[in-house]
Amino acid sequence: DSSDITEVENYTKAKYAEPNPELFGKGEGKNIIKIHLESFQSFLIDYKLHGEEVTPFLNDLVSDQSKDFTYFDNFFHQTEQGKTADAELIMDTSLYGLPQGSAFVTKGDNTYQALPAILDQQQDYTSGIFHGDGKSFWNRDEVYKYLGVNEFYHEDYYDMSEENVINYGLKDKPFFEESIPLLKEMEQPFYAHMMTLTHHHPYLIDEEDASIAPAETGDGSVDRYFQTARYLDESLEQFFNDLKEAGLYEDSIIMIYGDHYGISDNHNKAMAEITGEEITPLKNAELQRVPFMIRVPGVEGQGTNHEYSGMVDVMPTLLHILGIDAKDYILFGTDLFSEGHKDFVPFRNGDFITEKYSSINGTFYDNKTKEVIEEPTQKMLDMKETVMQELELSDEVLYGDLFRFYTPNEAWEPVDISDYSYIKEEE
Ligand code: GP9
Ligand code: MN
Repeated sequence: DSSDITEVENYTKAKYAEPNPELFGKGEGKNIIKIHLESFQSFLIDYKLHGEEVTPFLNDLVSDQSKDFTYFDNFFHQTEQGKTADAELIMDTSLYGLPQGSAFVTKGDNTYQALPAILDQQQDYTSGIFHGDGKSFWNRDEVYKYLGVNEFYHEDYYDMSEENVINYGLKDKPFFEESIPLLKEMEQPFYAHMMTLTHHHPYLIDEEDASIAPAETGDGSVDRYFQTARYLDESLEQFFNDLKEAGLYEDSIIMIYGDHYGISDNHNKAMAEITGEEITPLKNAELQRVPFMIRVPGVEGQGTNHEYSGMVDVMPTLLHILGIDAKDYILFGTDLFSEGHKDFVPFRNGDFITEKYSSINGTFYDNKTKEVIEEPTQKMLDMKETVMQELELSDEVLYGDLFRFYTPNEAWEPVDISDYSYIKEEE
């Protein structure tokens, strides 16, 4: 009931970090383009296979010379069984996914106070999600209504003919290409979420789309992982060029993120070959890094930012860039650019990682020496308690549908799902 949400509110308000005045409001009214890199892990950045860069375009974007983007190289995904759907939920609500199953499916008709609805109500943004797959996958065509997503461009909006499709759906190159006219038509300012798909397990690729030879570990998924990553990298370069040509690049906030691991720990043997290191529990945790990159027009990029951070931190960061104080909302993350950003990163299973040490499966490790910490300090043990509490409170919100009892501010109006439909109208 409403006393439960008060407990959650007390926790998140205590965790809240004040905005960084140098960035607060700097992106107000700008279009936002958020790009989802399917299954993309950070180890791909600057990785060389057969002496070749796998992702030369992304590597250039994150190089300290670029001055356009800021790249968070200690950013971690926080997803569980909900995979892509967890990533979407976490980034747009700053809640955690559930310990089991996917909240998109099992809590798809909860009350939410998500970014699309907040941006619409506060600053008249139109939100759109672009994804070349069937609309009901992960229950998207239902839950998006509850998040306040205005437009959902799914497979009915794209040319899904055979040569354009592989594995789960539309290939990334035609996906981006066909998204440009849709983007151009969107009412501005918009919040557009581009969700790629080709770089998805088991990493199938047509010969004519493969521009790098597979790795040679003998583990097919791992070997092809680099080929679909290269294809994704090329599709991004094409998209950036097209955005520039359409006049949609210069003045847009652009965010790029990897949604979750692509190579599970069933492939540790091959990954040991790839990384040149044994995949210990600590190494496996380290491999849960996914890229997060952001550019704000008119703000110089920082090159690489080493702050330890996770997906829950994205929503408060974006709110502050738009000049909306995150304080009113129930958010488990904190602004990445804030001096008070909290740099412990909970994983969904209760493990967590900080700058200096990690807690994995009940054991503490020193990140630098990689040794087990036999006698963790009280501070470490307290941090573990905090992580467990944070995850539990987030679960309470979802299981109890607690946003029904919370009004963030006077401007907030509960989302009316009858305002939303994702059925394509006949031309
Ligand atoms: C399906 C795509 C893949 O539409 O989002 O989801 P995943 O298997 O990565 O959760
Ligand atoms: Mn995914």
